[in-house]
Amino acid sequence: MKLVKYLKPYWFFAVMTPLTMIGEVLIDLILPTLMSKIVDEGVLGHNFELILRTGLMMLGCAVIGGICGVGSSAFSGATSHSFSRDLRNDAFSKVMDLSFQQTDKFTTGSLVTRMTTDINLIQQFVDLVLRIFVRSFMMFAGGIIMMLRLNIDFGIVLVIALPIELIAMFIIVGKASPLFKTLQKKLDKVNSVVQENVSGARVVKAYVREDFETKRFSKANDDLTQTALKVQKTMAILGPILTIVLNISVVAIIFIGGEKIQAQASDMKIGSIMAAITYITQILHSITMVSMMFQSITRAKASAERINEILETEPEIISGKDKIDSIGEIEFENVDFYYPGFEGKTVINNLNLKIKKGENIAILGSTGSGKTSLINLIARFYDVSSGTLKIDGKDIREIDLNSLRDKISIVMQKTELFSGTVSSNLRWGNEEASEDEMKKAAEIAEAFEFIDNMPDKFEGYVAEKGASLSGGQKQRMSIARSILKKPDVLIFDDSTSALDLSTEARLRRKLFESMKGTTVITIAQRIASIKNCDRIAVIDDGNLVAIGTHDELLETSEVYRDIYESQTKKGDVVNA
Ligand code: M5T
Ligand code: MG
Repeated sequence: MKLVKYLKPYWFFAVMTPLTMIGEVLIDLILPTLMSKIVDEGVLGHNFELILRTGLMMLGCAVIGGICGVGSSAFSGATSHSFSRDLRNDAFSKVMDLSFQQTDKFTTGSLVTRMTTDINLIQQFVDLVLRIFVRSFMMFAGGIIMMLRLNIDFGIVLVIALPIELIAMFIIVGKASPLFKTLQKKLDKVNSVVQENVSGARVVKAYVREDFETKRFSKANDDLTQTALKVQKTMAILGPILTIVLNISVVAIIFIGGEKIQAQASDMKIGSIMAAITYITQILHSITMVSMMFQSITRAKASAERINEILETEPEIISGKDKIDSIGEIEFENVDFYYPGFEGKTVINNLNLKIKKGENIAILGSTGSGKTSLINLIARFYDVSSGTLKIDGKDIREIDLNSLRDKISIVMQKTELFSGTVSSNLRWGNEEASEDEMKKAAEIAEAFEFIDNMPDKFEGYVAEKGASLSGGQKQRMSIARSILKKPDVLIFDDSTSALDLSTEARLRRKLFESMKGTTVITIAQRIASIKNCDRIAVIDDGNLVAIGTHDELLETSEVYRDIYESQTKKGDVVNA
């Protein structure tokens, strides 16, 4: 088990758990013998002083046992909870490092199950091993020794009862084990459906797909229940078998003991019979515990494999070593790009493009032409498939990833806001930003007014994914957030699409006035949005077909002219 290394920092607690447990078990083992002494020598021998003395001893033992018990619970809790916390942290940061592609492959639902249920199961297992494992084995061995010490004749009961119980346990647990893995998979499915529907609740409602989705959920849920029931049914047989064996054993002990007392053949006494009954219960009980542990092992093993799958996934994007503190020139050199796993389908073809520092460049192209893919390369969400992408002459793959992304702000095509206040959302990329800076950024992004009109202004609450805002408000919030980060490169991926043209024009004018020296890359569908840019790159089906100023392109590029004309006809173009 590779996860054992997560226990290392807590080895002290881990070792203390069984040690204190030994104390508890020893006391549990001594008590019945002391009890039998009270009965046989005290009660039957009318020795009141012995009853008192032994009774006090038992009390003392019980207190010590109790302290040991509390200690071992505390130690094992400290171990298993710290263990699971570290494991969860590591798994989480791994998930953060995965590329979009890799997270998609796991599915969000499964990642959530893995991070919660699976890790909990492993934690329970650690807890169980530390406490129950030692306890049951000591109980088992100690119980046998103590019982035989009372009277060797009780051995016959053990010889018959133990094999029956052990065999029953192995058969049944063996049968249930493979089902546990299936159980986790079914749970994944349930979580996936819940996750998808909760985050997509609006669409589900809009398409009146509640019934369909509810059915889909029911199916996943029924599947889960069925598997869980199967496990339950299999395991259910075990309980009664164990109880029957125990009851027969108890009867056998009374029978054997009674016979011996009657025949006065050995020094068998009533107290010994009572103690022997307690011991056989302890012994057989310890076997039940071990069977529970086997269950837990198989479950935890399935879970551990699933966690290892996350931990062992190599991130596709590996950070380079060179830290940078600014981004100047960005240069694409013969760049080809296809999405990993889609080798045949090139999204960007032999692209050569140099973006100068402080340039204000636009990328124009029809839907699906590869614009988003192109800028994804600049933030290194993906690596180029061939060719090189250079930042100030350095291959992007040699640059420290965090220092690179620190200098880039992207306003994504699909805005992502988080639940929290307006200010926490704006400050998300730059926690140190002052109140004034924040207001200034909102002002540039044409967001100040609507924020100021909210009842709580900058402390107003934004719902999950910004659901409480209009589409254009969301876009302006995202833009303000990106400005506040004060990047060297600012990328807008179709991020003003929900704004009316005059708001957009105002926003862009303020932006360029206040962000001089910042490279701005704007993806747009509307020529009106970008006609004042220093250069406009026209992308068609992954190819850079033309580049130049608006006026140059009108002269030279047919594609551009076509787009322009189609948009002017609709009266779409206004002067920005
Ligand atoms: C360009 C494909 C997509 C399209 C082409 C994001 C993504 C895209 N594609 C994938 O195969 N996997 C992906 O994860 O790549 O897509 P784009 O770069 O997103 O196009 P765009 O930004 O120019 O389009 P739009 O509609 O945003 O203006 O064939 O299937
Ligand atoms: Mg796009």
